[in-house]
Amino acid sequence: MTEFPDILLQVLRRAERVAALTGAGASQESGLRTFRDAQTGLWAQYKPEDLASPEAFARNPKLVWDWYAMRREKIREVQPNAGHYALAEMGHRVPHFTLITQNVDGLHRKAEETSQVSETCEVSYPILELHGNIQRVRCAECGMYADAWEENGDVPRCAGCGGMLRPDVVWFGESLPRSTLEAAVEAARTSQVFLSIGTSGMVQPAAALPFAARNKGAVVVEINLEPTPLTEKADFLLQGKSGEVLPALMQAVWL
Ligand code: BV8
Ligand code: ZN
Repeated sequence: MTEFPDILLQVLRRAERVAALTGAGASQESGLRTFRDAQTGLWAQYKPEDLASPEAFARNPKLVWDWYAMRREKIREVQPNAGHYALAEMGHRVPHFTLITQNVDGLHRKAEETSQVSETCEVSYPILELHGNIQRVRCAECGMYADAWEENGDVPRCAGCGGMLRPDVVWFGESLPRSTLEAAVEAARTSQVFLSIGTSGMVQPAAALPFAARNKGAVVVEINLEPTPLTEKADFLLQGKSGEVLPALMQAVWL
């Protein structure tokens, strides 16, 4: 997709406050499976929501730990894609830009750290990781973070209290970090443009953010391969791969 409605380009050029919400689709072109994609190999028999929960961890901590260890390993092998870099660039061009992500892969941070633009622009922007970050590991008992741990075939233990270690992500049934969620809601409600990128909009409370923005008068732009429950309420659906649409949109608006 390279043709964009002129009104959208005007709105983005004039926007002072923009918020973007990303989901697994934004990392798909980096080579990471989305939640809707079927799992493969050993994990084919499991649905993510059956592994990403405190109940699953209580029932079979080793299985859940190994699933996250496999995903952490996979994430180490991949790089941010053009969509991540386009959002980093947008973050340096829009006066007040907030990047809200449901993804736990840390690729937005990686893109920001390695994007060329950040050397020349002092404008920085918050990256709100609503569901945590898979690279961080904490004790399930005392909450202490662990920088290193023994992979000895069992679930590693906390050096402080001996409790089991777990990924520092938000599981189904767990509450999101309050301050992060509050900042995301504030960014949505005060945004003039809200971009919803690569998310099926099925998981709450993240899925409510574009609607909160719309209720406060924001222009809502969806970037997805296909329509979602948000589409009929969005002002624009830019149908295509985020790694292609976002750079083209950046080009059309700012370059
Ligand atoms: C909460 C981290 C309060 C872990 C994730 C019953 C009991 C308990 C809770 C609930 C319940 N019923 C409802 C709930 C609430 C629940 C929920 O929403 N459930 C859903 C399933 C109905 N939410 C919660 O539990 C949240 N906490 O509510 O706390 C509470 C407390 C107790 C009891 C009740 C309430 C916590 C939710 C967070 C869960 N953690 N991730 C991990 O990663 O392992 S969620 C995880 O799944 C992701 O983070 C993301 O949020 C979600 C997947 O969604 P997407 O990112 O959108 O990915 P998906 O694959 O679905 O879609 C990809 C999209 O991209 C598609 O549209 C596709 O077309 C598109 N796409 C693909 N490729 C591309 C593309 N687009 C563009 N370009 C491409 N190249
Ligand atoms: Zn501990």
